[in-house]
Amino acid sequence: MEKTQTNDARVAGRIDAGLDRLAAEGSSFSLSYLTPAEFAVHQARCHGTLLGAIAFGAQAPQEMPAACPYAWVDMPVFDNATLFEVWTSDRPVVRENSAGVAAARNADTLFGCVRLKLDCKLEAASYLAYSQIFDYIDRCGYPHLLRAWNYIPRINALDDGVERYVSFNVGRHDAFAAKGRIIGTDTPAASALGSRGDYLIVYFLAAKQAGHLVENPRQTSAFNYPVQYGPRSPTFARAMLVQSGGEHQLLVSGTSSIVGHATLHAGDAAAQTRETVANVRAVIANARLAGANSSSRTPRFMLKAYVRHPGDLAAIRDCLTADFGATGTIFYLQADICRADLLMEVEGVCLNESAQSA
Ligand code: 3EB
Repeated sequence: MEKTQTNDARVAGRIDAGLDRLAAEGSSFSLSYLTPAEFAVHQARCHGTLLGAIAFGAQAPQEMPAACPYAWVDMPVFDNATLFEVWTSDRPVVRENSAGVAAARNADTLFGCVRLKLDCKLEAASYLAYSQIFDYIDRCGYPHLLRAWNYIPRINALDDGVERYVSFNVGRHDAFAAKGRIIGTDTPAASALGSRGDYLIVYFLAAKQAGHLVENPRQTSAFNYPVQYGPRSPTFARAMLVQSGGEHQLLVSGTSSIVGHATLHAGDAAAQTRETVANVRAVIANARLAGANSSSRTPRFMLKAYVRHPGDLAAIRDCLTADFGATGTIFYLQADICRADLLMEVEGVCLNESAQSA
């Protein structure tokens, strides 16, 4: 056992040296949303380059990725039993499980996942999850958190009179501060949704190089929300612009029907969806101003749409298809949104924000 570990460490060391050499060239990563059948094919083809796979569905899937960071989020998917969100590198990755984090990395980007049984207060769990994440990415030298996904059981329920999403925000914010992150500068793109079950799941992308934080002029920055939404603000940016290979990817945070800091169109899923589309478009427009070269190509979208009530699916789908249908892929999941008056939320990646070629 001891010998094997030593050999593994030596092999990992050699691979790391190779990765460092390649870092100058930059490497890239890509996102796929896959059905179980597509995932089986993808996994067979990309086994050594999978950064991570997250399964969404109301039941734990049969298909498990070999060795890569993996979690099942207990969340129903419309149209399929399971949706796989898969992050793939363009070259072989190094994988490691360490101090609560399952991770895989290429020369410049690291994917990781933390899964915590909620047998403590949510505030303590979110503090622990983010402390583990920051400790790990700091130690590995990928200190810039680009994107985080948070799946939180009973997100709108009250614990001791406090909404659980608010408690989650306290633990997360305190961990950012404790690990030396400057709120508003070192702030990743993010999503925070309600899941079923009993586990807090946080998965993330981190990198050696900082991304470019993008806000939305139509919305108050979440890290500046007034205190009515909780004693500690949510620590996320509206989007993160990153370079991947020769291309820009815009990692768009969970986006919903909020203008300024207020929820609009309470009770009207179609109107909330139209407002959400306006917000996504505004973030993309702002990303162009912030550095993504305006491209003659139409941006392509890969989106996850979260729908609170199944009865609103048709109205939400009609609206999103009308706007993004021709240029993107949209998967629909059933989830509670972090504010009780929000009926839907959209997140994803906007591609072909083409980079200025050097
Ligand atoms: C909002 O705009 C809606 O707490 O990480 C969206 C994206 C939302 C991320 C988070 C919350 C988060 O405030 C909710």
